Amino acid sequence: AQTPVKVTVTGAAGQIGYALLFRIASGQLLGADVPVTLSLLEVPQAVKAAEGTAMELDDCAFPLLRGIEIADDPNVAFDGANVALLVGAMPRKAGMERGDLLEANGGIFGPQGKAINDHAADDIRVLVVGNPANTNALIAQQHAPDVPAERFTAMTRLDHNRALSQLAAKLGVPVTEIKKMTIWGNHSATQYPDLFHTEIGGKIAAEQVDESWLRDTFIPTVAKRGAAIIDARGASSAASAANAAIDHVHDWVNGTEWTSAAIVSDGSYGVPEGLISSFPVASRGGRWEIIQGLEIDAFSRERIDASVRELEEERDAVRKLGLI
Ligand code: NAX
Repeated sequence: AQTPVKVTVTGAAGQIGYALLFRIASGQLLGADVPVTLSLLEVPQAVKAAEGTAMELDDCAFPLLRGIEIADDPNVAFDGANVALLVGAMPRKAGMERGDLLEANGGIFGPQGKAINDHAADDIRVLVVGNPANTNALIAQQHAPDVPAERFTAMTRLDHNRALSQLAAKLGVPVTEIKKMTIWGNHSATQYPDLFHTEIGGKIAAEQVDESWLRDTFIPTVAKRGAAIIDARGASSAASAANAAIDHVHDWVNGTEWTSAAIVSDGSYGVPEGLISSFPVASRGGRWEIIQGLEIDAFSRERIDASVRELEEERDAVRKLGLI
């Protein structure tokens, strides 16, 4: 029988965790023929809630679920992990400065990166969901010198899926008709959803919509969708975020011709080497590759640069705090 793949989920008792774990256990993360064991990492005060979720997972009698472990120690939770979904993070609280936020998250993602470095399986793949996702991923990556840097990624797939859905609604086409969508930069309000390479029926999307819609409606709607969800639901995106995490890892492992993911820059498109920034990517042989050779016009350049500048500022801030 196939050895189960060990998937570690941090923040397992949170709302994204609750939406994510059942889908992993049902085979949607890795495939309907891949057995999994789940490792749930939580803070001590939420371990009991994680145990409750584990009881429900048991009660599903998922054929692919071969075991569940719960821990409050990252060294235990990441031991032998093949996939790590870093969801738990310190949310911004009222009155918190950006420096405080980065510092609190450094205290989470530094030790988790080190635990991954010391204990995870050789093929470990890491997706950071917890915000600020790109910079949290950078902190974790910097604490894992023995793991290839390319194994650390951050999630912009939710932004990508939001962009697909907004464009599909505007043009009255199914999302499956839309190819080559791209989110560039940071998973933040500065992100740039790019329609200048997106195609519908072989025609460029930017040419099928008004420039004013693209600039004044599409881009801000995608970038601020998270806030709109909070406004409507009274809670932040959870099932859609979990869905995007599933999409990201599924495509990383199983391959895709084109999607968006925040991965370590090799300097492509003027994004400084080492930053974890969103790019148009393909996945082949279990590795992300940045899609090369796209022409970037002035409109896109300005927006990509602004988001990348924000990532550089975050990197400089965590450097100054001694977090990387
Ligand atoms: P919740 O507050 O519901 O859950 C977070 C869980 O993480 C809690 O159970 C908490 O106990 C746990 N936790 C905190 N510190 C931990 C640590 N050191 N080790 C293990 N567990 C720890 O938040 P939820 O709605 O699930 O969101 C989780 C994160 O995802 C947040 O940072 C949120 O901002 C981020 N998001 C990222 C998105 C993206 O597209 N990249 C979109 C959705 C979401 O906003």
